[in-house]
Amino acid sequence: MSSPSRVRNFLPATLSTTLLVGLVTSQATASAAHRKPNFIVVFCDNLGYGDIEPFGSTLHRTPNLNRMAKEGRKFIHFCVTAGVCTPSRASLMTGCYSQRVGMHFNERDGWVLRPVSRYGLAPDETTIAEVLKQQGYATAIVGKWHLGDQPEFLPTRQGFDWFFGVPYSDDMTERFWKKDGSKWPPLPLMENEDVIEAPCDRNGLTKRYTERAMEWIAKHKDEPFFLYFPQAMPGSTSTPFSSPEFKGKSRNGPWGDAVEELDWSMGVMLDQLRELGIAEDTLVIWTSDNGAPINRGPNDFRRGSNRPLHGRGYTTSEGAFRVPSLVWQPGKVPAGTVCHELATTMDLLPTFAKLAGANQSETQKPDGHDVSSLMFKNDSTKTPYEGFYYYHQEQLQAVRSGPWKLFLPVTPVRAHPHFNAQRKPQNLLFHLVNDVACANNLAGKHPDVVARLSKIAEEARKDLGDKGRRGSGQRKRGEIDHDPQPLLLKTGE
Ligand SMILES: [Ca+2]
Repeated sequence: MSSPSRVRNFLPATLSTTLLVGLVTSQATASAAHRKPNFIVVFCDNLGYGDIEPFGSTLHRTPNLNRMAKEGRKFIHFCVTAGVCTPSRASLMTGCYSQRVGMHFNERDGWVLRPVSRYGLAPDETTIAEVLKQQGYATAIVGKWHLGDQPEFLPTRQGFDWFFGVPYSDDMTERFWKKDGSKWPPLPLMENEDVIEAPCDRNGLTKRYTERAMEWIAKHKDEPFFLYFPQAMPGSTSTPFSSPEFKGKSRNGPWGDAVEELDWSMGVMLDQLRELGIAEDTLVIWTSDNGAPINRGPNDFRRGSNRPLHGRGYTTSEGAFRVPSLVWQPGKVPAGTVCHELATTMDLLPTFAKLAGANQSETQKPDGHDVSSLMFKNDSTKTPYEGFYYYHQEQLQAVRSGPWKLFLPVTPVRAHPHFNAQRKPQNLLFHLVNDVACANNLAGKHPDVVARLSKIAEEARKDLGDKGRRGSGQRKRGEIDHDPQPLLLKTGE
């Protein structure tokens, strides 16, 4: 390392010995100290478990994700906390179930926030961006927010230095909404708190997001940074968008085109991290906010695939909750490995907090756990979850513990992954490892497991509530005390 004699060669002879000693010491400290890792979370919208090659797709070509899997770790039991956008995103941001932070349901918007809503994530909830900001991180969100579209709820008020993206889903375009008579504005593309384009060109979103995200990374390469990158695609329309370079090129229509452009985007990012010399310092997570909506036909993949998992997005099925997840940091995450343990998006906040050196008491106690061992170690570390809950809005529908998932005998509020006219509500117990497709109900064979999981379900209800019952650990969602306004392009001047 730097010996005093080498350093002296570069110093003017007039420098005092004291200064020299000080300089050498600080250099030594700087090189010895580990720099805090950067964090990037790529959060696709409605991308299914079976939509990318590392998770078995033979339809979509995703060479960059293949490379990412080869260089990193695949998480095959990685879950979100809801089958739809808003509650799933609330969990990633806060490390908590959406029922705890009040983002699981409201009377006006239903399950996901709609434009011009008076509700949003409460400003006093601690977000992952705020935790990292306190640790000296530069923070940005490029992409879809969907945790409130009023100024009080925008990402710029929740710990992000910079926001470039759309405040809600790509299908929430200009219209008169019959339900409450509100008028939704043309889909706004925003920079910080200003609308910069409306309606925004959805075809160009993936490309534009990628370019802007890369510029931001390059600008912040010398300091620790957190980039939250919630991609718009494949998104909520039946015909996802892509740029001219990808349109019509895949073997699966607009859905495939969009997925292949997302793969391109990931490749650009990984290349750039290497070129900037910060790949080893950057933990990158690729995942999705919920499973694909999927079409009904067994071989119709025009709205994605959750294969080999059971069920569609927007439910409490495995296909809705388990998402294709990759973790990458060369030299830190063991290459070409697979994690079979349960981890969730709620774990990102406590894990990043720990890796950034944050004191856990600085954060509201999250429901997630530090899973850095599951990411970095080559050992038999087990999941920290004793129980994991599958809620549909206010209703607890299933719980998981170890390899077991128990569907509770409840009358569902809407479509249920297993209950219908033929199969009435009853205990359904599936072994998620031996029975990937959830086809064999083992409730009759394992009454002890049913009893144990039923007990876990009751703990969930007490804390986080259930249909018609409030939980003791539920906090209030954010709400403004004046009329919400549409996000409009400023004209004139
Ligand atoms: Ca979604």
